[in-house]
Amino acid sequence: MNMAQNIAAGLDRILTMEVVRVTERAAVAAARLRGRGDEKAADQVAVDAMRQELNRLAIKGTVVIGEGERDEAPMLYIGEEVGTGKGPAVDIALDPLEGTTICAKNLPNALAVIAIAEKGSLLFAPDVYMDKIAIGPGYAEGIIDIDAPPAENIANLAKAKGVAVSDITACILDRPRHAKLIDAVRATGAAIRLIGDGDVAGVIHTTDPEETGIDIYLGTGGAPEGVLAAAALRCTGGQMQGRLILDTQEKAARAAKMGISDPKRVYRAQDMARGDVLFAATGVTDGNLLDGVRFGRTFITTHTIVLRSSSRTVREIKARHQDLEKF
Ligand code: VTB
Repeated sequence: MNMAQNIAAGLDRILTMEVVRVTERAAVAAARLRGRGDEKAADQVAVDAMRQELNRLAIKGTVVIGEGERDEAPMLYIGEEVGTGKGPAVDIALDPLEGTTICAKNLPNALAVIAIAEKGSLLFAPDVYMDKIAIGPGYAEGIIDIDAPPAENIANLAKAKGVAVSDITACILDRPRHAKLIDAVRATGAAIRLIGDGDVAGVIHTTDPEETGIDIYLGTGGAPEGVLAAAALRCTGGQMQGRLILDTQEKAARAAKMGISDPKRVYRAQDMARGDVLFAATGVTDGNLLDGVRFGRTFITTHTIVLRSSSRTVREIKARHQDLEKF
């Protein structure tokens, strides 16, 4: 591919810069409500802010992963059309505040997150649980397998990394449903970072173990969060597998309605987010990869990563917002 073709391929490059404002704005709004114990309020202001900024983007966007079904979410619901309408047709997965509880408690790793992909290339995931496993880039395809016991995955990863199993750290959501998984991982001698919420960040953290201390993500979390994490991994490299947990007829029917014909299918990152994908996340609270929003006397600072799959560029944007009126 020559340079001209490369530039023409996929999503408009300008979007990579434009999208930053969307997560920045949501993050600033949510950050004002950090540590107030009010999850709903923090989420609401983030949703409002993200929608407002999203509607200024020159895209013909459709929300495919959003705040919920149309009847339960007044804004950024699945199927909502966003953007100016003048621009490329794209699908959008978003979470204006990933980790509402984290934000309400002012704990690490709350994010404002968005992924934008070419029309038709994101998995329409119902709001059910997804079993997930993820590791960062630089490993041979297939060294992890969602159906293998945790001990096997961890041993394979340690071998490939050239370290002892005891040098591996797994990230797992701290939930009673993970008791067996936690026991199985601890039995290997590996360490676990238990997180209260925020598995989008948990998966992304596997992509930079030197910085985050996390080598592998394991366990079940939200399926929409799975698609967002997959979009990020498509850009950074790394491997992820996910399987929807459709353990009731109602969930299976909901998934079928969204076009999922094989309820047992294992989705890799590239199955959940295909084609050219942009991903942006701004820190709301301080985290392992991103700083949270800082409110200074005369300016506000934000820290964002913006990723693009076709170029695999990882940009970090630290912004100093001096026009405080705009928020
Ligand atoms: C995770 C986590 C989210 O939901 O996906 C989790 O990343 C899964 O649901 O931040 P449970 O809380 O029921 O375990 C969140 O905690 C909230 O969306």
